Amino acid sequence: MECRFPEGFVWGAATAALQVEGALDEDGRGPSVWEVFLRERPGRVFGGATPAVACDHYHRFAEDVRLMREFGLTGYRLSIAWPRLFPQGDGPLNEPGAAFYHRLFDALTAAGIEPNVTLFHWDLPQALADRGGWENPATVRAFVQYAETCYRLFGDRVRRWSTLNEPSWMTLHGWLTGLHPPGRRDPAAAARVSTALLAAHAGAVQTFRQSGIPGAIGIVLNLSPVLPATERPEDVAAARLADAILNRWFSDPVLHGAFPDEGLALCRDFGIAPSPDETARATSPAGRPDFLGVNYYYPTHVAADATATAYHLNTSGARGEDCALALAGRFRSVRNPAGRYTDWGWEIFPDGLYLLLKNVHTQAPALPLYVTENGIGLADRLVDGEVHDPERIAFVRGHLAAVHRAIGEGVPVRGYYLWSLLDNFSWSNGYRKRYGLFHVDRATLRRLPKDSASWYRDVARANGF
Ligand code: BGP
Repeated sequence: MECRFPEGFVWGAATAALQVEGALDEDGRGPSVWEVFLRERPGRVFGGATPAVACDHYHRFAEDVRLMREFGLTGYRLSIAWPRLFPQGDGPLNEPGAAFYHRLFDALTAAGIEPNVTLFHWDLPQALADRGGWENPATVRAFVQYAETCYRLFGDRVRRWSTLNEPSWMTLHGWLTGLHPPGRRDPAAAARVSTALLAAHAGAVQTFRQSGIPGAIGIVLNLSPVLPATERPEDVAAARLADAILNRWFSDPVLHGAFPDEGLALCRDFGIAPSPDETARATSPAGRPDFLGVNYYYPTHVAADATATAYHLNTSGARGEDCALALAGRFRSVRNPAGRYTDWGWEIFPDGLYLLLKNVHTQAPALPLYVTENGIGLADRLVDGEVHDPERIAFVRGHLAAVHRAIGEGVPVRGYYLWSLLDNFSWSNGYRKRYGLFHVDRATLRRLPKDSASWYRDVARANGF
């Protein structure tokens, strides 16, 4: 065998509530910011898609758990929808909403599949947004209360919790590019929100530890190795700054209890540096995680010569349409001339996963790591009742080999959750960009295993390939 993984390595797949559940108005669930945002600005999502039905996982979860078991998965990363438990964000618990997760965790337990639960994957209750959302400290308090309820309700079956999913991506798009709710372009608000998210994380970790409920708690960060376009000192410095903003603004407080100097200096230049109080709450030692979840999709190549601030995300899958990220006078992302790219303009670079796992390990040598998301969005096609996706198999194989190499060099990577279990609502990309091991027919919602599902099953069963 080329790559044999350690005993007990978790072979998982990941989803998020809003992307798969559907049933948004059922059993007392309140609206989240996403539905309201999309109602107000339908043009924001490719094809005008909505998450109203998504994969109908809310009604089909039993079938989905059965598929996971049949296809050899030993772990499932999912998120709980805050507005299902607390339609108003705080206040009384919505029992029917909680009952859904009881059913789901019971089914997973019976199938021998370990849940890895993210408390917040971007679906903020709209009621809290109406009161200022993450810019109101009451939202941080409501989050900690919601987290505590989850530990109490589900802590007998859930032993692995993550507070937040990708606070960096959420802040970038919610408050800088405006692509995600609340659709703002306000750097000062972005800075405030980033500190509130970190404070919410620290509060939820502290509450978990105080609860005495057994298990581990961490956070899921999207990390992208930032590589200078050339070895010129200005490009190297630009890459360091981009790394501080994109990665270390969230990982440094969590791992080291401080914001990165380059990021702070940039914030000071813009007059938006966090106050001492905000900094203390955001960098609290209470937020040290038991493990780190790493989401990796692509690397970022950076040059210094940025003439204008710009952002572009390819949401259509039109081949050749580049994604772009630039901050005037500081850095801009550049295409790697030697790189291979998906139709959505994301570079395929398995070594990036190796580099970042090694890098995190150097920073926090004792910290167990999980790859909590990694996968490839493709315009998969159903032909004669089958989906052949050799590109996905090659992608996952390459990235698993990178994980294996890191493990071989002593990095404690404990599991891999492929994004995603099902073709789902891919945020701004709607439904065209498909990530699933299982194809979901948009008309019938029928699940069909792709070639990659069978391949992944064999890898999981053999514990390697
Ligand atoms: C991450 C999110 C996931 C997922 C994935 C793929 O940022 O945590 O929810 O969607 O990216 O991204 P996308 O669906 O935008 O292509």
